[in-house]
Amino acid sequence: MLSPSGKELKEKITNKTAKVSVIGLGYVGLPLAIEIGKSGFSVLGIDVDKEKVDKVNNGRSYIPDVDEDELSRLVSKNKLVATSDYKILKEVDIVSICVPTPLRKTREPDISYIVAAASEVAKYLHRGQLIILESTTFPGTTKDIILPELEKNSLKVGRDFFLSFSPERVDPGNKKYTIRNTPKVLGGITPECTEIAKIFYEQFIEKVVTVGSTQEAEMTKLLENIFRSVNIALANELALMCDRLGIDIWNVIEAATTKPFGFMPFYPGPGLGGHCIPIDPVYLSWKAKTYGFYSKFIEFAEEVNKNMPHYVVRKITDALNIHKKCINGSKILILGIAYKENVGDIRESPALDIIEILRRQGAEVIYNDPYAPQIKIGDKKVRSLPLNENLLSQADCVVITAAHSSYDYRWIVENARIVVDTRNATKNLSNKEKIIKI
Ligand code: SAJ
Repeated sequence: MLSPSGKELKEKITNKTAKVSVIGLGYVGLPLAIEIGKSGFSVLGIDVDKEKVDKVNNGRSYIPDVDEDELSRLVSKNKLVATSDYKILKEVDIVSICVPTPLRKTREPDISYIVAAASEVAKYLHRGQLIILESTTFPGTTKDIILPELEKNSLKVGRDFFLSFSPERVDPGNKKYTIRNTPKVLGGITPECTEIAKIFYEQFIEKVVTVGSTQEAEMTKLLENIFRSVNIALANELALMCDRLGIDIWNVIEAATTKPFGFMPFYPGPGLGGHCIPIDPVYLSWKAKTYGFYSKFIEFAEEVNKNMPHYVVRKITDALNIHKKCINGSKILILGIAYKENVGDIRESPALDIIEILRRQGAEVIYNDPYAPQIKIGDKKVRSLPLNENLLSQADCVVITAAHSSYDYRWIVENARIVVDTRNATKNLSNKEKIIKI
């Protein structure tokens, strides 16, 4: 049974007159704002980054998965406007918070962006508003950190305003699963909070899955990502084991994948990149520790995954050794600096760790990545070099760290002296003598 505020808000949602704000216009917030705008709502994007605000207002996309035509169409119809001014929250009915949740240098959760956004929302909180947190965070954030901030206003959750958590499930570079067709998990502080948020999401998402609380929704996201980091760690550990046993782990995984039930392939790699999988599990292990619970799986998986760049450097040493060379003084070409194939994001990329280790050991490291034209190594700006036969043949070792589909792996191996392949990108090639796989 909805309260008067709830009834009024439900009406505005179903007739699309509700004004929606998305706080944080990054790889989660901008695609979400577009999807909400496309379903007929007017969307006010808020971001502290003036450059992002200007680009959005000029219809320019800075997120590879966001189609520029779609963005500019919404902007030209005034369905999407960006600003850095939180005051607009006064006239907004629904607020979705999609701000970063990184780690501090101490490897502890940094929810300062969430806290900052929540205090701005609290300043302008009014009757009939729905607030939804989408940022990945530890269980209890919505209920124990955001709710008290909002209730300072003497407005009552579940009666005057509504508060829910719904984890983002954006998979960067994934063309098949979009915001619209990826089921959305959702938990509210009260049943009415859940009900109203469900009605909102159902306006532009095919399937909404409600759970019993905000903590369950927060935990669901962490389970999804810890499932990946632990299974990737298992694949990585088995890769090291198979290396010792002289078994090709890639063939083994391919064979296991023929099992039509009860198995899901994960693959070894140069390490765990991206700003989610390496980070989200630490949010949970940190929270669990405050309850005196130590998660062995999460910590061990992190240890195994963090070791992979060192293992790759060892394979590079083996490759150079074949030509009686050592790392010190060798020229090494890194192909694919991004954290995974066909994206340009280099955050937490294991290729950066590999470069750091190689340079410390005296190697001259150059790179090519069509998705990442320039990176900073230390305080130096380093550019991606054009990939040609010269660049390949001059390198003492070529290392494939992100298996971009745009690379011609046959041509690369033909022109390279030796190749260390960390992604099985060369699996269909015959000249195995020039290829060392992890
Ligand atoms: N990786 C492996 N072996 C694998 C799979 C991945 O080494 O078998 C590596 C990748 O190369 C990458 C890292 O792990 O460096 C993370 O890759 P990812 O695709 O799991 O992670 P993200 O951050 O690109 O996207 C994930 C989403 N991916 C999938 O579900 C396939 C999803 O977990 C989340 O929606 C998203 O993180 C997020 O925002 O949390």
